[in-house]
Amino acid sequence: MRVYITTPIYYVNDEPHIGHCYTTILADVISRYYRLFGYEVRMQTGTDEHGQKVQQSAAKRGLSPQAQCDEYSKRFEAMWEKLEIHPDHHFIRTTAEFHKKAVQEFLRRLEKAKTPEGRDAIYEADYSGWYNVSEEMFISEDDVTEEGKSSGRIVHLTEKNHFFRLSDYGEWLKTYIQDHPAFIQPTGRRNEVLGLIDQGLSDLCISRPKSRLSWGIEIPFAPDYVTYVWVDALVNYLSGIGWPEDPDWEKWWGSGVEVLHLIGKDILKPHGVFWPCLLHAAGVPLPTTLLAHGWWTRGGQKESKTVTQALAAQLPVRHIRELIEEYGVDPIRYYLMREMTLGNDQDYSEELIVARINSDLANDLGNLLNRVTTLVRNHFEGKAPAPGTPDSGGEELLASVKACVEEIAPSEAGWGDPRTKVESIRGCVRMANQYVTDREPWKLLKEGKSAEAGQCLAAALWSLRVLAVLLHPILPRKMEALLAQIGCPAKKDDVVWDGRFDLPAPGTLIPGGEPLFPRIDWKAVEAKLAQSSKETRKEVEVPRMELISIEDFKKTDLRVAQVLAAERVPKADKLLKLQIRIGSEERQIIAGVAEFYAPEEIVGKQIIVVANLAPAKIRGIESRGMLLAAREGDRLRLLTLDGDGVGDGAKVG
Ligand code: ME8
Repeated sequence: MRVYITTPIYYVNDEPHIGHCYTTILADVISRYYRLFGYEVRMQTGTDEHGQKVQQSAAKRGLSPQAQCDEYSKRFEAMWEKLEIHPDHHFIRTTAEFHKKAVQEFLRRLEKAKTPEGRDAIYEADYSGWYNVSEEMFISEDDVTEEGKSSGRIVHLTEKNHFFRLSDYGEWLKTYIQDHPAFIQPTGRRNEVLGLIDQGLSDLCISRPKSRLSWGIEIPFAPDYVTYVWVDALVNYLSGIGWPEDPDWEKWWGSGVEVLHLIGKDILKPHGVFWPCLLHAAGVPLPTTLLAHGWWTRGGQKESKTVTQALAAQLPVRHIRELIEEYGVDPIRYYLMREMTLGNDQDYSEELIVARINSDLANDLGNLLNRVTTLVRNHFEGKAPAPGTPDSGGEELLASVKACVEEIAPSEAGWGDPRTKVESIRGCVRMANQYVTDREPWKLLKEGKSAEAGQCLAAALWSLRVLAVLLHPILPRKMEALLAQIGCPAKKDDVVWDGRFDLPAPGTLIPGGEPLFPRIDWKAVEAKLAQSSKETRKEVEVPRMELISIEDFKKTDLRVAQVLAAERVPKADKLLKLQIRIGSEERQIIAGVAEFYAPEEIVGKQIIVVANLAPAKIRGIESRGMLLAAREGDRLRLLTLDGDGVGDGAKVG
C-alpha cells in the first residue's frame, strides 16, 4: 500500500514558527511510521508564493516578489533540514514552471466542466464589494472596520471577474461527506464543513485582474487575469506528483493510495469545501483524508507572527528556533507530538517542555538504558547476557511490548493520534523499569544468581530495542544513538521494523555511552531567562484613550436581557438573530457571534445589551440594541452575569 502525505504550503511572508513546525513534524512523523512498517511513502511540503500579500510585503522591503519568495522559501527549507524532516521529502514552490503549467491545465478543465446542475462551472460576472487585501478576499459589510479602511487593508472594488459555480456543488459535497465518514477528521471538523454547506455556498471568485495584481499565474482563457492564490495553492498537491503530464502521478493519487492532507483548522474551508468541489469539477478523484489539527497557542492566543512579537516580552516562552538550540531537535519533536491531542488547541509553555523531557526522556527512558547498560558492562563483560527462560515478569513485559507494536502499526483506519501512540510506548518503558526494579538484578548478582540476573537484563534489552525502533520516527537521532549503545546500530534515517523480538543476540557487545537525555534544571533556565528578559524588556505601551465623564457614560442604557430564541442569519457566516426579553419587553437584535456560539448554546443565557442604541438594519434585518462581548484575537466571549443572575431588565452600571 502507498501513502501520500502533504502539509499546507506556507506563505512566504512569515518565518516558520511553532505552528508551521508542528504540522510539518507531524507529517514527517506519520510518514516515518508508515515507512517503518514497510509502506511506500511520499511526503510533500512547500511554499505558497503568489498573491497580493507577497507582492505587498516584497514592495515594502524594496524587493522583487521573486526575491522575497527565494529568501523566505529558503528559510522554510533550512528549518526542515534542522528539524530532521526526512531527507526524501519533496519541497514544492508555486513559482516553479511545472506548477504553473499544472494550474493552467487545471483551469482549462474547469472551464470545460459542467456543474451537477448541468451549468457551466466557470462564468464571468461583475463583482463589487469590500475587499480585504491582507486576507485576499472579498468580505461582507459586517467585517469592514474603520481601522481597516484607513490603513488600506480594506478597500472597495468593482471589477469583472471569473467565478467557479461552487453554489451548485453543495448537495453533491454533502452526500460525498456523508458517504465517506473518514474523509474529514476529526468529527467536529466534519460537522463544521457540513454546517457550512447547510448555510449555503457562495460562488468562488477565481481570478484577479492583472491591473491590480500581477504576481500570479495567468488564466489561460483570460490573459488579463491571474489565478486566485487559493486555487493556485491547492493544485500543488497534484502538480507536486507530476499531474497532469507525468503518468506516474497516479501512483500517488487515486485507488490504492492513501492521500492524507494535514492542515490546521484555520484552513478547513478551502480544503474541506473548495478543494473537493474543484477536484470533482476537474474530473480528478478526491484525497482520502483531510486531517485538521488545532492550534498551538501562547497565553491562550494562536501562535502567529503578531503574537510572537506581542508576547515575547511578557511570557517566558521562546521562539522554536531558540527552543531547539536550548533543548535539541529530538526533544522538541517529542514534546510537540506527545503533548497535543489531534484536533484540540494546546497552549505551550517552556516549563512544561522541560518537565516532559525530565520525566519521560531522562527519568524513564534514559534511566532504563543507563541501568541496563551499566549492569551489563560491570557484570557481563559488556556483552548481552543469554535470555534463558524468562520469568513471569519478563514474559509479561515482552507480551506488552508485542502488543505495543500492534498498536503503533498503521491500520486500515489510518495511523491515528501520535499522543496516544506515545502514551502506549511510555507505558512499556515504565513497565520495563518497574520490572528491573522488582527483579533487582544487582541483588541476584550478589547472591551468585547470574543466570537469573542475565535473564532479566536480556528481557529489558530486548524491550529497549523494540521501543527504540518504535520511537525512532519521533526521535530519530536519539534513537539511533540508543540503538548503538545496545549493540544494534542502525543507518541514519534507515530503521524499519523487522518483526524480531530477540535482539541484541546473546554475546553482542553492548557499548553503552553518555546519558542520552541529561536532566535539565528548570530553575536555572528560568533564572537565565529572567535575566535576559530584564535586559531586553521594553515598556508595554498602554493605548492612549480619550476620557469621558460619568454623565457621558450614563447616556448608555445597559440592561440585563434574557435570550429567548436564536437562529443563524442565512448567507451570513458571522451573524445570529436573537429574540431577547428586557423586563416586560421583547425585541430582536442581530449579533456577530455566530462563529463563536451555536444558536442552541446562546438560548437561555442572560446577556448584557445596550438598550438605547438607535435601531439599525443589518443585512436587511432590524436590530434593536447590541449585546456586549469581549474579543481577543480569535476568541470571543459574551458578557453574562455572575452567580444566579438578576431579573431581566435590571440596569447595569
Ligand atoms: O494558510 N498552530 O499558509 P500559512 C498550529 N498558504 N498550526 C499552525 C499555527 C498554529 N498556531 N499557525 C500556523 C496558508 N499553523 C496557505 C496554505 S495550502 C494549499 C495553502 C500551520 O503560512 C497550520 O498547518 O498561513 C496552518 O494550517 C498553516 O500553518 C497555515 O500556514
